[in-house]
Amino acid sequence: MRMLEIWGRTNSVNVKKVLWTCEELGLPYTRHDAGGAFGVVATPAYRAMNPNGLVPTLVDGDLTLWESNTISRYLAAKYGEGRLLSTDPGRRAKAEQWMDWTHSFAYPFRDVIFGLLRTPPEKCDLAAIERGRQICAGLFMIADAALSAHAFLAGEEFGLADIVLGPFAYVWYGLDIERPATPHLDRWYGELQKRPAWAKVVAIGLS
Ligand SMILES: N[C@@H](CCC(=O)N[C@@H](CS)C(=O)NCC(=O)O)C(=O)O
Repeated sequence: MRMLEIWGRTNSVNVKKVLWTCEELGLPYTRHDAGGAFGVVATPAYRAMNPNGLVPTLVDGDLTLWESNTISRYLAAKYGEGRLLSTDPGRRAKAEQWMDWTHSFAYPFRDVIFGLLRTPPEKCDLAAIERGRQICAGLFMIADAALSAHAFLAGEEFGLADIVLGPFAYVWYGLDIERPATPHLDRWYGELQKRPAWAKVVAIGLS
């Protein structure tokens, strides 16, 4: 098959979702650094691909796509043959429900990650970090309740719902912050860590 082209820095949770999807499906890809300190995203050439100036962006032949969840869904639908995303409409919708739900993390998570990892201590907005932490804790408790009923987020099989939440969980467990008890999420997190792609594209350190 032809080589996929992916733009995005490796420490982005949204880029990780796409790289992890490729790794699980065994898809060859070329990745280009973009975003954060790499810049690129403000150039006219990049904006022509992705008018948001955000990462990731995927180019697959004639098709250019942005929005990480959409990219992962596309890759699974086109190349997965039922892997990672069920072809049964109900089971697929269950996975997509969780994928869409992870957008709830975007702003609170950004406050936590930027505040604790990317801002000098004297410039930290501690109130925003704490507000974000509390919202993220509530969201992870929702996932914990779901994971008390089945092995993975959308059912008994690992799939895109897990891939989309996993990079957030990596940061959540890696930060030195207060976390509520989430025994089922902990078990699920242990399962993610056993996957070879986890070490390759997700667990690469926090930055
Ligand atoms: N909803 C978009 C959000 C994309 C997004 O916010 N990407 C962040 C990185 S996680 C970004 O591009 N930040 C600016 C930068 O890295 O320069 C998606 O899921 O793809």
